[in-house]
Amino acid sequence: MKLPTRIYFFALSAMIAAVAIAADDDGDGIPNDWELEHCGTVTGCIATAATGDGDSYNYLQEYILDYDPAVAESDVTVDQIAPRLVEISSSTNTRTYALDGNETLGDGEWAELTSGPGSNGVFSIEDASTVPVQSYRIRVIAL
Ligand SMILES: [Ca+2]
Ligand SMILES: [Ca+2]
Repeated sequence: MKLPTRIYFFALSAMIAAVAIAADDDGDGIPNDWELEHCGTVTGCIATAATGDGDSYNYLQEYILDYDPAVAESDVTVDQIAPRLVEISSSTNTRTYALDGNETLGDGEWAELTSGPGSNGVFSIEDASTVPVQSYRIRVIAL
């Protein structure tokens, strides 16, 4: 059996930084209007708290992924389906996802290779760069 020339692993990073959001009185990254809708007041959601809906996401992650904190969504998964082609499950079409690459197995610096919108389900994103990559990760970059 021929061994692969590259080793890939995948991770989801739902945390984002430096994305401007609407009014956020408590500065937790969740806009006031979303907190009011889901937690009753504009500062009512605890960003890192479990939402109690049975999925694995806290309030901040539910907001970033555009999920419902009262509905158990499937976990986002990231899989390589072909060389330099990555498939993301459980995406939402209101979010833009970046594909980052790393020349190491995750300890080196990440570089954004490409990005694209989600699709309310499974979508794929192609790495058309020539950067040597051993690791990929996905981030939500636009809300
Ligand atoms: Ca907030
Ligand atoms: Ca949920």
